[in-house]
Amino acid sequence: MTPSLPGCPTWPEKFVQRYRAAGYWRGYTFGQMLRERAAEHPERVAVVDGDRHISYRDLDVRADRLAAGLRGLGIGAGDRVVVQLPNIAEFFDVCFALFRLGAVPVFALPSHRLTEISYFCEFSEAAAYITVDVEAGFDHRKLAADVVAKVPGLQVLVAGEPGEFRALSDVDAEPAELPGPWPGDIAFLQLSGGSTGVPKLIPRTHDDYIYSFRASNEICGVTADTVYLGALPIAHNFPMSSPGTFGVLHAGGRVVLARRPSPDEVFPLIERERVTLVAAVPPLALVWLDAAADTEHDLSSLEVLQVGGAKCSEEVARRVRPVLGATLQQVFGMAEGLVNYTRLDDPDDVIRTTQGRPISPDDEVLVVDDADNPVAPGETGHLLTRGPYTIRGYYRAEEHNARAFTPDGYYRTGDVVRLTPAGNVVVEGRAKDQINRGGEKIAAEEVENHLLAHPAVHDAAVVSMPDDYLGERTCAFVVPRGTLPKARELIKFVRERGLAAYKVPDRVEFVEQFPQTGVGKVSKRDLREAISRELVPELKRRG
Ligand code: AMP
Ligand code: DBH
Repeated sequence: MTPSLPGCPTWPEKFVQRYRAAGYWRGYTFGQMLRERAAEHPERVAVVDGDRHISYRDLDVRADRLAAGLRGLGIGAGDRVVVQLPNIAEFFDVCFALFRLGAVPVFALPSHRLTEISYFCEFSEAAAYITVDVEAGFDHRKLAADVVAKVPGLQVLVAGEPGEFRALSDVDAEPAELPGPWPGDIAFLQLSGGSTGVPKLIPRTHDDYIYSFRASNEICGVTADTVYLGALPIAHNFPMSSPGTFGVLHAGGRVVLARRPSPDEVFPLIERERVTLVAAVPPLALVWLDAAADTEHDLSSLEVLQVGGAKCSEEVARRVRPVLGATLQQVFGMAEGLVNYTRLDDPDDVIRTTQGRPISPDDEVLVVDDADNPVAPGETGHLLTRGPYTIRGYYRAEEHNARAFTPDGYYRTGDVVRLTPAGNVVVEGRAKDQINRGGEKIAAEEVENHLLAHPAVHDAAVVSMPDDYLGERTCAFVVPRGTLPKARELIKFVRERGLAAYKVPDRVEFVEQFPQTGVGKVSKRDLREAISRELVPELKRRG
């Protein structure tokens, strides 16, 4: 048996038995999944990246050879490897090679910088960091050099021009017989948007994750004829698994990669590749809808537009069919597990006004009050969930897990929802200390800690402020110490600490003191209300 990853809470045996007996966990791994698909239709195209068309056989062979090459570098079962790749074909080579080795990818996003990457490497005690040469004008090799300076001994592999590091394309060896992981082993660590000082890592098993996208395929109508466009960052859970690229590869369909999500890149790809399914966050859907109104490109192949990651406004929902001729599917999911979809044949008003219902008959969903008591049917409350693809705890986070999960294993999503009589979820708000900036989640505490490192900051509280385009942006309230700093200076300070750009506050407001709750905590609700009362009208006046 290969070693299972220590520090990952798992399901009690009773649930393991139940999920196996129900046929959710079928006892095969990612490595086997690709092997089967390649055997069934070796010639079919699996991945399209620019002019590169990679068949299932090619992907299968590349995964084997890369796995053997990585083993030659000393990377083996259970080793963590931080993977930060953009939407390029190498992403899949790397994933399936690591899966076959039983090594554990830690999925970073292309926008992450020194603070995040070095944290992932240190915290997961990674053996290697796999990145790209240049993405969106940013030289990741420079970042890698800074990471190595903080994490000595880390191996770096680079897709593209490697600079001082090893080229990913040079990692190649004759395929070797590998023992491979067990279906119940951790396949990878996914990121949580989180609500705490440091991002949390989410351990997902082969069994549970494969179930989530295999079942998603049925709900979303994914078959071998599906052409899926990966336009969001493909390491994110939504485009990876809902049903995402992995779902489509499971079905033997075709994954087309867009390096950038803008209409000038995406629309020609939809036309050329006859894309049938694509996923977007709400602001992106809005940009596509605006651009599609007078595009010359033929988008008629598009059957389904999925919108999720943040709440889709009714306005956007209403425009999807008239403008794109496609069915809207709302997707409300989380990297921790639970994913809800509106069904393709749901009545229009359900598709427009709800975030759908869970994948699995065994997804247990509770809506509770502050004391964990179920609310009356249809009332609003906190969403708790457990089920066959929802984790029972974060990676190495015992203390946090005690708060983020109930004693009987429900995950506290931090979302405030209600259920319609038909059982559809409507997201009404959020109780977690997080900002959802157009689908990009920001943990307030993480940004506050960076602000607090500035000598002129006595205290900081980061909250959301409403935004027409992104839904929310971040506003940092700061109590200054000594001479009043400039807002610009604080923003620059945070950026220069090496944080992903989306976490840098959009606005800084100085206050003498924070409003307090009854027990003397900072009242973020009052801060948000102050924004609505004072800031929003002021910004509107200024246009
Ligand atoms: P994460 O836990 O970082 O994967 O982020 C998942 C969170 O994103 C959920 O708990 C929600 O707060 C939010 N989210 C995802 N999809 C939607 C949606 N369709 N509507 C509203 N919020 C969403
Ligand atoms: O926001 C998310 O994390 C998300 C949204 C839709 C997700 O993880 C998913 C679907 O699987």
